[in-house]
Amino acid sequence: MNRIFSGVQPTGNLHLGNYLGAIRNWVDLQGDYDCIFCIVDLHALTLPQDRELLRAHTREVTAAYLAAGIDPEKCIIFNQSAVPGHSELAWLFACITPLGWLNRMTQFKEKAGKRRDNAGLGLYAYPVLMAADILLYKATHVPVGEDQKQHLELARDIAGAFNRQFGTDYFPLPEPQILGQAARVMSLRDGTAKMSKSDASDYSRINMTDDADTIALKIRKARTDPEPLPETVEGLQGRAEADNLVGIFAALTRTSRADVLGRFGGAMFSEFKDALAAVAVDALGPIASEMQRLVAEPGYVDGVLRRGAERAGEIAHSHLSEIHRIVGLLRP
Ligand code: AQP
Repeated sequence: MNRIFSGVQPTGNLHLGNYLGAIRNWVDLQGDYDCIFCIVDLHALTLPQDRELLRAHTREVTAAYLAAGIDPEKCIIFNQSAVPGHSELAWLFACITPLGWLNRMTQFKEKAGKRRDNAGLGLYAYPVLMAADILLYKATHVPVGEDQKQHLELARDIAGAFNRQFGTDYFPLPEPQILGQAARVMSLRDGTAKMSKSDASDYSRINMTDDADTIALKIRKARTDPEPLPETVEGLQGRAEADNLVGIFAALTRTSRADVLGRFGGAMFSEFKDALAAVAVDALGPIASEMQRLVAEPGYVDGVLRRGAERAGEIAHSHLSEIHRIVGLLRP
């Protein structure tokens, strides 16, 4: 069976983009693939974290996976730092990755900003660790939002470089799976910026833990333009905020933008936003309550992570033995 690996950073404020761009797709894929879903806590450390919050967010992301419908019996769910092989393979990959490849990564440029020289080596090497996450399990498919496409291409390049350098076909070249109407959910305050955990404004995103009133308020306050909704998808061009809200509606109802405009074309945003709030509350409400229930049961959540780490660790251990042999490391 083909294998999937994907993950979310435990950096708080899990949002609708994380759900529609990643987690919901994983739920749909779990019957057809051998699935490994990680809480990538080592990636979170590429920027400063409060240690208590980091632990709480790790449990919260786990709760989100479970509440969204990922079955821990079918899938492996674990936190990255519990399997040391991720860091080890990242080092082996760091030794074969040219700096020029990393210099092209746009996420580093965005996150490091103007203080590039003060940014940490971990932030720079983030995509190398991500390649290790995926390839440690020889995953063949990686369902992610569009923002991660460049990192995925780098993971393929690293797999290819390893295979060439050591004269092997050990690593598969993992395929990105960028799925659905909402591969890129944009900010509610600016239709040209991606919805993001780290946006300073909470009104820019719908959090997976928001209650019904908060969701409705954020959608009511979402930026739009003064025109009614267009009748056709072409009419969304140049209207980033309208396109984003229509895309979210389509994703939440598993329809297309054309279907949504078939229903709401010509309507004013006030009417459309009420309908959007209703479908968002319908989709996220039950997940938020289940997350709340699970977060109140840290013993259960930790048990899921422990079992997941054991299963992931077995695969990682066996692959690393093979990788050591290929590279020429001695295991006396
Ligand atoms: N806006 C988005 N639309 C669609 N998919 C998204 N993802 C993130 N934002 C959107 C997808 O969610 C998964 C987990 O992302 P992550 O937590 O590892 O980190 P990220 O991509 O850096 O997410 P954020 O929310 O934007 O965090 P910050 O603000 O810290 O940078 C990935 O599959 C991602 O594609």
